[in-house]
Amino acid sequence: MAAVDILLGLQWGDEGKGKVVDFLAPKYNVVARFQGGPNAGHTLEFDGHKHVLHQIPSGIFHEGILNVIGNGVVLDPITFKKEIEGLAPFNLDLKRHLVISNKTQMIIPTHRMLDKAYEIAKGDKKIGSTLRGIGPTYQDKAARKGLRIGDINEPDFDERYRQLRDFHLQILERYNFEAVLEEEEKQFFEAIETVREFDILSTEYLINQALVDGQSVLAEGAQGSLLDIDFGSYPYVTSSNTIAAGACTGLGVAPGKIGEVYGIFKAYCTRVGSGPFPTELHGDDGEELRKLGNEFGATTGRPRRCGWLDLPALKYTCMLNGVTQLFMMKADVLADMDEIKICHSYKVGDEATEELPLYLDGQENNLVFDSFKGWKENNIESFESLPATLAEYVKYIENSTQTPISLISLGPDRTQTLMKE
Ligand code: 2SA
Ligand code: MG
Repeated sequence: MAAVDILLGLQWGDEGKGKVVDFLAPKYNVVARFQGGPNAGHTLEFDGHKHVLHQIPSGIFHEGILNVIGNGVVLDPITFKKEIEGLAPFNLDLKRHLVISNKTQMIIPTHRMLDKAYEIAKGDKKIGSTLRGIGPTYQDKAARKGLRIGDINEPDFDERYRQLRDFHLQILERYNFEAVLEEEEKQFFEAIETVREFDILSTEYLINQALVDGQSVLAEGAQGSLLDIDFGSYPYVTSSNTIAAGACTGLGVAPGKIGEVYGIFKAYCTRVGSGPFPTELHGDDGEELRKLGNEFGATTGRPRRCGWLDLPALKYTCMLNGVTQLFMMKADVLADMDEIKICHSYKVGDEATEELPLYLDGQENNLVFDSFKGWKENNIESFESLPATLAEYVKYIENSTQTPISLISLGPDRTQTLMKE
Protein backbone atom coordinates (compact mmCIF):
# COMPACT_ATOMS: atom_id res chain seq x y z
CA MET A 1 0.00 0.00 0.00
CA ALA A 2 1.12 3.53 -0.68
CA ALA A 3 1.99 5.87 2.17
CA VAL A 4 1.39 9.39 3.33
CA ASP A 5 4.59 11.43 3.10
CA ILE A 6 4.81 14.53 5.23
CA LEU A 7 6.50 17.82 4.48
CA LEU A 8 6.96 20.12 7.44
CA GLY A 9 9.00 22.96 8.89
CA LEU A 10 11.42 22.19 11.73
CA GLN A 11 11.81 25.71 13.10
CA TRP A 12 9.38 28.61 13.64
CA GLY A 13 7.80 28.66 10.17
CA ASP A 14 8.95 30.39 6.97
CA GLU A 15 11.51 27.69 6.31
CA GLY A 16 10.63 27.74 2.61
CA LYS A 17 8.03 25.00 2.42
CA GLY A 18 6.37 26.75 -0.51
CA LYS A 19 9.44 26.36 -2.70
CA VAL A 20 9.85 22.68 -1.89
CA VAL A 21 6.20 21.73 -2.15
CA ASP A 22 6.17 23.35 -5.56
CA PHE A 23 8.40 20.67 -7.02
CA LEU A 24 7.36 17.83 -4.68
CA ALA A 25 3.61 18.20 -5.25
CA PRO A 26 3.62 17.05 -8.91
CA LYS A 27 4.92 13.67 -7.72
CA TYR A 28 1.76 13.05 -5.70
CA ASN A 29 -1.85 12.19 -6.46
CA VAL A 30 -3.21 13.89 -3.36
CA VAL A 31 -1.93 16.94 -1.42
CA ALA A 32 -3.56 17.57 1.96
CA ARG A 33 -3.41 20.21 4.66
CA PHE A 34 -3.79 18.78 8.16
CA GLN A 35 -3.56 21.69 10.62
CA GLY A 36 -3.53 25.46 10.91
CA GLY A 37 -5.58 27.77 8.77
CA PRO A 38 -5.20 31.25 7.32
CA ASN A 39 -2.22 31.84 9.64
CA ALA A 40 -0.21 29.98 7.01
CA GLY A 41 1.15 31.65 3.92
CA HIS A 42 2.92 29.50 1.37
CA THR A 43 4.55 31.51 -1.36
CA LEU A 44 4.75 29.67 -4.65
CA GLU A 45 6.75 31.08 -7.54
CA PHE A 46 6.26 29.84 -11.08
CA ASP A 47 6.24 31.21 -14.62
CA GLY A 48 7.25 34.59 -13.24
CA HIS A 49 4.19 34.70 -10.96
CA LYS A 50 4.32 34.86 -7.20
CA HIS A 51 1.26 33.44 -5.51
CA VAL A 52 0.53 33.10 -1.80
CA LEU A 53 -1.79 30.32 -0.62
CA HIS A 54 -3.22 30.41 2.88
CA GLN A 55 -5.71 27.60 3.27
CA ILE A 56 -5.72 25.86 -0.09
CA PRO A 57 -3.12 23.08 -0.42
CA SER A 58 -0.17 23.76 -2.72
CA GLY A 59 -1.06 21.05 -5.23
CA ILE A 60 -3.78 23.27 -6.65
CA PHE A 61 -1.70 24.56 -9.58
CA HIS A 62 -0.96 21.09 -10.90
CA GLU A 63 -3.41 19.33 -13.17
CA GLY A 64 -4.68 16.02 -11.84
CA ILE A 65 -3.85 16.45 -8.16
CA LEU A 66 -6.65 16.21 -5.62
CA ASN A 67 -6.26 18.80 -2.87
CA VAL A 68 -7.77 18.08 0.52
CA ILE A 69 -8.46 20.48 3.38
CA GLY A 70 -8.36 18.04 6.28
CA ASN A 71 -10.34 17.83 9.51
CA GLY A 72 -7.40 19.20 11.53
CA VAL A 73 -7.56 22.54 9.73
CA VAL A 74 -9.51 25.62 10.86
CA LEU A 75 -11.09 27.20 7.79
CA ASP A 76 -12.20 30.80 7.47
CA PRO A 77 -14.92 30.93 4.78
CA ILE A 78 -14.25 34.63 4.10
CA THR A 79 -10.55 34.17 3.37
CA PHE A 80 -11.37 30.96 1.52
CA LYS A 81 -13.71 32.86 -0.82
CA LYS A 82 -11.01 35.49 -1.42
CA GLU A 83 -8.46 32.78 -2.19
CA ILE A 84 -10.83 31.12 -4.62
CA GLU A 85 -11.44 34.46 -6.34
CA GLY A 86 -7.70 35.11 -6.44
CA LEU A 87 -7.21 31.87 -8.36
CA ALA A 88 -9.74 32.82 -11.06
CA PRO A 89 -7.12 34.08 -13.57
CA PHE A 90 -5.41 30.67 -13.56
CA ASN A 91 -8.40 28.89 -15.09
CA LEU A 92 -8.22 25.91 -12.78
CA ASP A 93 -11.04 23.43 -12.40
CA LEU A 94 -11.17 24.09 -8.66
CA LYS A 95 -14.35 22.22 -7.85
CA ARG A 96 -12.93 19.02 -9.24
CA HIS A 97 -9.56 19.39 -7.59
CA LEU A 98 -10.39 20.63 -4.11
CA VAL A 99 -12.45 18.97 -1.38
CA ILE A 100 -13.05 19.91 2.24
CA SER A 101 -13.50 17.63 5.22
CA ASN A 102 -16.95 17.82 6.79
CA LYS A 103 -15.11 17.83 10.14
CA THR A 104 -12.94 20.89 9.47
CA GLN A 105 -13.56 23.50 12.16
CA MET A 106 -14.95 26.83 11.00
CA ILE A 107 -13.57 30.27 11.87
CA ILE A 108 -16.43 32.74 12.28
CA PRO A 109 -15.98 36.54 12.38
CA THR A 110 -16.20 36.75 16.18
CA HIS A 111 -13.30 34.26 16.49
CA ARG A 112 -11.07 36.86 14.87
CA MET A 113 -12.37 39.53 17.23
CA LEU A 114 -11.70 37.30 20.23
CA ASP A 115 -8.15 36.73 18.97
CA LYS A 116 -7.64 40.51 19.03
CA ALA A 117 -9.32 41.01 22.39
CA TYR A 118 -7.19 38.29 24.03
CA GLU A 119 -3.99 39.71 22.57
CA ILE A 120 -4.80 43.23 23.78
CA ALA A 121 -5.58 41.86 27.24
CA LYS A 122 -2.21 40.07 27.38
CA GLY A 123 -0.37 43.38 26.99
CA ASP A 124 3.38 42.87 26.70
CA LYS A 125 2.88 39.12 27.14
CA LYS A 126 1.07 38.93 23.82
CA ILE A 127 1.75 35.93 21.58
CA GLY A 128 2.15 37.99 18.42
CA SER A 129 -0.77 36.07 16.93
CA THR A 130 -1.60 36.51 13.27
CA LEU A 131 -5.06 37.65 14.48
CA ARG A 132 -6.77 35.26 12.09
CA GLY A 133 -8.88 33.68 14.83
CA ILE A 134 -6.81 30.50 15.03
CA GLY A 135 -6.53 30.22 18.83
CA PRO A 136 -10.19 30.93 19.66
CA THR A 137 -11.38 28.47 16.98
CA TYR A 138 -9.24 25.61 18.29
CA GLN A 139 -10.38 26.64 21.77
CA ASP A 140 -14.00 26.13 20.76
CA LYS A 141 -13.10 22.82 19.14
CA ALA A 142 -11.62 21.56 22.42
CA ALA A 143 -14.53 23.03 24.35
CA ARG A 144 -16.87 21.10 22.04
CA LYS A 145 -18.65 24.27 20.97
CA GLY A 146 -17.22 24.67 17.48
CA LEU A 147 -19.01 24.64 14.15
CA ARG A 148 -17.71 22.27 11.52
CA ILE A 149 -17.81 22.82 7.77
CA GLY A 150 -20.26 19.92 7.40
CA ASP A 151 -22.68 21.86 9.60
CA ILE A 152 -23.40 24.36 6.86
CA ASN A 153 -25.63 21.76 5.25
CA GLU A 154 -27.54 21.00 8.46
CA PRO A 155 -31.00 22.56 8.83
CA ASP A 156 -30.17 24.30 12.11
CA PHE A 157 -26.90 25.88 10.90
CA ASP A 158 -28.08 29.50 11.14
CA GLU A 159 -29.35 28.99 14.66
CA ARG A 160 -26.16 27.29 15.80
CA TYR A 161 -24.10 30.02 14.22
CA ARG A 162 -26.11 32.67 16.13
CA GLN A 163 -25.71 30.79 19.41
CA LEU A 164 -21.94 30.63 19.05
CA ARG A 165 -21.74 34.25 17.89
CA ASP A 166 -23.86 35.46 20.84
CA PHE A 167 -21.69 33.52 23.24
CA HIS A 168 -18.63 35.21 21.75
CA LEU A 169 -20.30 38.63 21.97
CA GLN A 170 -20.81 38.16 25.71
CA ILE A 171 -17.10 37.47 26.16
CA LEU A 172 -16.16 40.41 23.95
CA GLU A 173 -18.33 42.68 26.07
CA ARG A 174 -16.37 41.69 29.16
CA TYR A 175 -13.20 42.66 27.35
CA ASN A 176 -14.84 45.98 26.40
CA PHE A 177 -14.27 45.05 22.78
CA GLU A 178 -16.59 46.84 20.42
CA ALA A 179 -17.83 44.25 17.95
CA VAL A 180 -19.05 45.72 14.68
CA LEU A 181 -20.43 42.72 12.90
CA GLU A 182 -22.90 43.73 10.21
CA GLU A 183 -20.56 43.88 7.22
CA GLU A 184 -18.49 40.89 8.39
CA GLU A 185 -21.59 38.76 8.77
CA LYS A 186 -22.83 39.67 5.33
CA GLN A 187 -19.48 38.61 3.89
CA PHE A 188 -19.52 35.47 6.01
CA PHE A 189 -22.85 34.23 4.69
CA GLU A 190 -21.86 35.06 1.13
CA ALA A 191 -18.68 33.08 1.68
CA ILE A 192 -20.65 30.12 3.05
CA GLU A 193 -22.36 29.96 -0.36
CA THR A 194 -18.92 29.68 -2.00
CA VAL A 195 -17.91 26.88 0.40
CA ARG A 196 -21.16 25.05 -0.43
CA GLU A 197 -20.11 24.77 -4.06
CA PHE A 198 -17.32 22.38 -3.06
CA ASP A 199 -17.54 18.73 -2.11
CA ILE A 200 -17.70 18.51 1.67
CA LEU A 201 -17.11 14.95 2.76
CA SER A 202 -15.52 12.49 5.16
CA THR A 203 -12.08 12.96 3.66
CA GLU A 204 -10.62 10.31 6.01
CA TYR A 205 -12.36 7.67 3.85
CA LEU A 206 -11.17 9.32 0.69
CA ILE A 207 -7.52 9.46 1.79
CA ASN A 208 -7.45 5.90 3.13
CA GLN A 209 -9.10 4.62 -0.05
CA ALA A 210 -6.54 6.53 -2.11
CA LEU A 211 -3.80 4.65 -0.24
CA VAL A 212 -5.50 1.31 -0.85
CA ASP A 213 -5.65 2.23 -4.54
CA GLY A 214 -1.91 2.78 -4.55
CA GLN A 215 -2.08 6.56 -4.79
CA SER A 216 0.53 8.72 -3.13
CA VAL A 217 -0.43 11.37 -0.61
CA LEU A 218 1.58 14.39 0.55
CA ALA A 219 0.60 15.97 3.85
CA GLU A 220 1.61 19.62 3.79
CA GLY A 221 2.50 21.13 7.15
CA ALA A 222 2.11 24.79 8.05
CA GLN A 223 3.94 26.90 10.63
CA GLY A 224 6.84 24.98 12.19
CA SER A 225 7.57 22.34 14.81
CA LEU A 226 8.77 24.91 17.35
CA LEU A 227 5.26 26.43 17.18
CA ASP A 228 3.64 23.07 18.07
CA ILE A 229 1.06 23.40 20.84
CA ASP A 230 2.62 20.56 22.89
CA PHE A 231 6.33 20.75 22.11
CA GLY A 232 6.86 24.31 20.89
CA SER A 233 8.00 27.27 22.96
CA TYR A 234 4.73 27.33 24.91
CA PRO A 235 2.83 29.61 25.40
CA TYR A 236 4.33 31.36 22.35
CA VAL A 237 3.01 28.76 19.96
CA THR A 238 0.13 28.22 17.58
CA SER A 239 -2.88 26.18 18.67
CA SER A 240 -2.41 22.99 16.66
CA ASN A 241 -0.03 20.04 16.48
CA THR A 242 2.33 21.09 13.73
CA ILE A 243 4.50 17.97 14.09
CA ALA A 244 4.18 14.77 12.03
CA ALA A 245 1.74 13.20 14.49
CA GLY A 246 -0.66 16.03 13.62
CA ALA A 247 -0.98 14.56 10.14
CA CYS A 248 -2.46 11.37 11.64
CA THR A 249 -5.13 13.15 13.67
CA GLY A 250 -5.57 15.96 11.18
CA LEU A 251 -6.33 13.65 8.25
CA GLY A 252 -7.44 10.40 9.87
CA VAL A 253 -4.52 8.22 8.82
CA ALA A 254 -2.96 5.62 11.11
CA PRO A 255 0.70 6.08 12.21
CA GLY A 256 1.78 2.98 10.30
CA LYS A 257 0.71 4.62 7.06
CA ILE A 258 3.24 7.42 7.28
CA GLY A 259 6.14 7.10 4.83
CA GLU A 260 8.82 9.74 4.34
CA VAL A 261 8.98 12.75 6.64
CA TYR A 262 10.69 15.64 4.88
CA GLY A 263 11.94 18.17 7.42
CA ILE A 264 12.74 21.64 6.13
CA PHE A 265 15.03 24.03 7.94
CA LYS A 266 16.93 27.21 7.15
CA ALA A 267 20.73 27.12 7.39
CA TYR A 268 20.15 29.73 10.11
CA CYS A 269 17.00 30.55 12.06
CA THR A 270 14.16 33.08 11.98
CA ARG A 271 11.07 33.80 14.01
CA VAL A 272 8.13 36.20 13.70
CA GLY A 273 5.91 37.13 16.60
CA SER A 274 6.96 37.14 20.23
CA GLY A 275 8.52 34.44 22.36
CA PRO A 276 12.01 33.24 23.23
CA PHE A 277 14.64 32.78 20.52
CA PRO A 278 17.95 31.96 22.25
CA THR A 279 20.25 32.20 19.20
CA GLU A 280 18.72 35.49 18.02
CA LEU A 281 21.18 38.10 16.75
CA HIS A 282 20.48 41.65 17.84
CA GLY A 283 21.65 45.02 16.56
CA ASP A 284 23.80 45.21 13.43
CA ASP A 285 24.45 41.45 13.24
CA GLY A 286 20.73 40.68 13.20
CA GLU A 287 20.16 43.46 10.71
CA GLU A 288 22.84 42.09 8.38
CA LEU A 289 21.35 38.60 8.35
CA ARG A 290 17.86 40.02 7.83
CA LYS A 291 19.07 42.02 4.83
CA LEU A 292 21.10 39.20 3.32
CA GLY A 293 18.22 36.75 3.69
CA ASN A 294 15.54 39.30 2.84
CA GLU A 295 13.74 38.19 5.98
CA PHE A 296 10.53 40.14 5.83
CA GLY A 297 7.09 38.52 6.03
CA ALA A 298 5.57 37.71 2.64
CA THR A 299 2.11 38.92 3.59
CA THR A 300 2.56 41.61 6.23
CA GLY A 301 6.12 42.73 5.53
CA ARG A 302 6.89 42.25 9.23
CA PRO A 303 10.66 42.02 9.74
CA ARG A 304 11.59 38.53 10.92
CA ARG A 305 13.90 38.05 13.88
CA CYS A 306 17.10 36.33 12.74
CA GLY A 307 19.76 34.24 14.42
CA TRP A 308 22.12 31.27 14.20
CA LEU A 309 21.10 27.66 13.75
CA ASP A 310 20.03 26.09 17.03
CA LEU A 311 21.13 22.46 16.87
CA PRO A 312 19.56 21.21 20.11
CA ALA A 313 16.25 22.58 18.77
CA LEU A 314 16.80 20.96 15.36
CA LYS A 315 17.70 17.62 16.93
CA TYR A 316 14.57 17.88 19.04
CA THR A 317 12.28 18.47 16.07
CA CYS A 318 14.00 15.71 14.05
CA MET A 319 13.25 13.37 16.94
CA LEU A 320 9.64 14.48 17.40
CA ASN A 321 8.86 14.18 13.71
CA GLY A 322 10.86 11.10 12.82
CA VAL A 323 12.43 13.07 9.99
CA THR A 324 13.80 10.79 7.28
CA GLN A 325 15.32 13.49 5.04
CA LEU A 326 16.46 17.00 5.81
CA PHE A 327 16.13 19.85 3.32
CA MET A 328 18.41 22.80 4.08
CA MET A 329 17.16 26.11 2.72
CA LYS A 330 18.80 29.48 2.08
CA ALA A 331 22.37 28.24 2.49
CA ASP A 332 23.44 30.94 -0.02
CA VAL A 333 22.63 33.63 2.56
CA LEU A 334 25.56 32.52 4.72
CA ALA A 335 28.07 32.05 1.91
CA ASP A 336 29.82 35.41 2.14
CA MET A 337 30.09 35.55 5.90
CA ASP A 338 33.53 35.29 7.45
CA GLU A 339 32.21 33.47 10.47
CA ILE A 340 29.08 31.36 10.74
CA LYS A 341 28.00 29.95 14.08
CA ILE A 342 25.96 26.97 15.15
CA CYS A 343 24.74 26.55 18.70
CA HIS A 344 25.47 22.92 19.58
CA SER A 345 24.48 22.79 23.25
CA TYR A 346 22.91 24.61 26.17
CA LYS A 347 24.67 25.01 29.49
CA VAL A 348 22.91 24.15 32.71
CA GLY A 349 25.25 25.25 35.51
CA ASP A 350 28.60 23.77 34.50
CA GLU A 351 27.10 20.98 32.42
CA ALA A 352 26.42 21.18 28.69
CA THR A 353 23.24 19.51 27.50
CA GLU A 354 21.67 18.97 24.10
CA GLU A 355 18.21 18.74 25.62
CA LEU A 356 15.97 21.78 25.49
CA PRO A 357 14.85 23.16 28.84
CA LEU A 358 11.14 23.63 29.66
CA TYR A 359 11.44 27.36 28.96
CA LEU A 360 13.81 28.81 26.41
CA ASP A 361 13.55 32.26 27.99
CA GLY A 362 16.80 33.58 29.39
CA GLN A 363 18.89 30.86 27.69
CA GLU A 364 20.76 33.26 25.41
CA ASN A 365 23.68 33.44 27.83
CA ASN A 366 23.92 29.66 28.21
CA LEU A 367 24.72 28.70 24.64
CA VAL A 368 27.82 26.91 23.40
CA PHE A 369 28.71 27.63 19.77
CA ASP A 370 30.91 26.12 17.10
CA SER A 371 32.34 28.27 14.33
CA PHE A 372 32.39 27.71 10.59
CA LYS A 373 33.70 29.67 7.64
CA GLY A 374 31.60 31.05 4.81
CA TRP A 375 32.10 29.16 1.52
CA LYS A 376 32.17 32.38 -0.58
CA GLU A 377 30.65 30.57 -3.51
CA ASN A 378 27.09 29.97 -4.65
CA ASN A 379 27.56 28.59 -8.13
CA ILE A 380 27.63 25.01 -7.04
CA GLU A 381 26.71 22.32 -9.50
CA SER A 382 25.96 19.32 -7.35
CA PHE A 383 26.28 17.63 -3.99
CA GLU A 384 29.51 16.07 -5.21
CA SER A 385 31.12 19.45 -5.76
CA LEU A 386 30.32 21.23 -2.50
CA PRO A 387 33.07 23.61 -1.38
CA ALA A 388 34.90 22.01 1.56
CA THR A 389 33.60 24.55 4.07
CA LEU A 390 29.97 23.96 3.07
CA ALA A 391 30.53 20.20 3.06
CA GLU A 392 31.80 20.53 6.61
CA TYR A 393 28.71 22.52 7.65
CA VAL A 394 26.45 19.87 6.11
CA LYS A 395 28.31 16.92 7.65
CA TYR A 396 28.21 18.53 11.07
CA ILE A 397 24.41 18.88 10.97
CA GLU A 398 23.94 15.37 9.55
CA ASN A 399 26.12 13.85 12.25
CA SER A 400 24.40 15.56 15.12
CA THR A 401 20.85 14.98 13.88
CA GLN A 402 21.65 11.50 12.57
CA THR A 403 19.60 12.43 9.52
CA PRO A 404 20.75 12.86 5.92
CA ILE A 405 20.49 16.23 4.19
CA SER A 406 19.18 15.38 0.74
CA LEU A 407 18.48 18.85 -0.56
CA ILE A 408 20.33 22.16 -0.33
CA SER A 409 18.78 25.35 -1.59
CA LEU A 410 21.14 28.07 -2.78
CA GLY A 411 18.63 30.58 -4.13
CA PRO A 412 15.02 31.11 -5.09
CA ASP A 413 15.37 29.59 -8.54
CA ARG A 414 14.71 25.94 -9.30
CA THR A 415 18.20 25.63 -10.83
CA GLN A 416 19.74 26.71 -7.54
CA THR A 417 18.52 23.59 -5.76
CA LEU A 418 20.95 20.73 -5.22
CA MET A 419 19.43 17.29 -4.73
CA LYS A 420 21.10 14.05 -3.79
CA GLU A 421 20.98 11.15 -6.24
P1 2SA B 1 -1.49 32.15 15.62
O1 2SA B 1 -2.01 33.20 14.67
O2 2SA B 1 -2.37 31.98 16.82
O3 2SA B 1 -1.19 30.85 14.95
O4 2SA B 1 -0.11 32.76 16.16
C1 2SA B 1 0.60 32.13 17.20
C2 2SA B 1 2.10 32.24 17.01
O5 2SA B 1 2.46 31.49 15.85
C3 2SA B 1 3.15 32.31 14.95
N1 2SA B 1 2.80 31.93 13.58
C4 2SA B 1 3.68 31.92 12.58
N2 2SA B 1 5.01 32.19 12.55
C5 2SA B 1 5.62 32.08 11.33
N3 2SA B 1 4.99 31.72 10.18
C6 2SA B 1 3.67 31.45 10.20
N4 2SA B 1 3.06 31.13 9.10
C7 2SA B 1 3.83 31.04 7.90
C8 2SA B 1 3.68 32.27 7.07
C9 2SA B 1 3.39 29.85 7.16
C10 2SA B 1 4.40 28.78 7.17
O6 2SA B 1 4.53 32.45 6.19
O7 2SA B 1 2.76 33.08 7.30
O8 2SA B 1 5.60 29.04 7.18
O9 2SA B 1 3.94 27.66 7.11
C11 2SA B 1 2.95 31.53 11.43
N5 2SA B 1 1.67 31.29 11.78
C12 2SA B 1 1.60 31.54 13.10
C13 2SA B 1 2.71 33.72 15.25
O10 2SA B 1 3.65 34.68 14.80
C14 2SA B 1 2.58 33.66 16.76
O11 2SA B 1 3.86 33.81 17.34
MG1 MG C 1 5.87 32.04 5.25
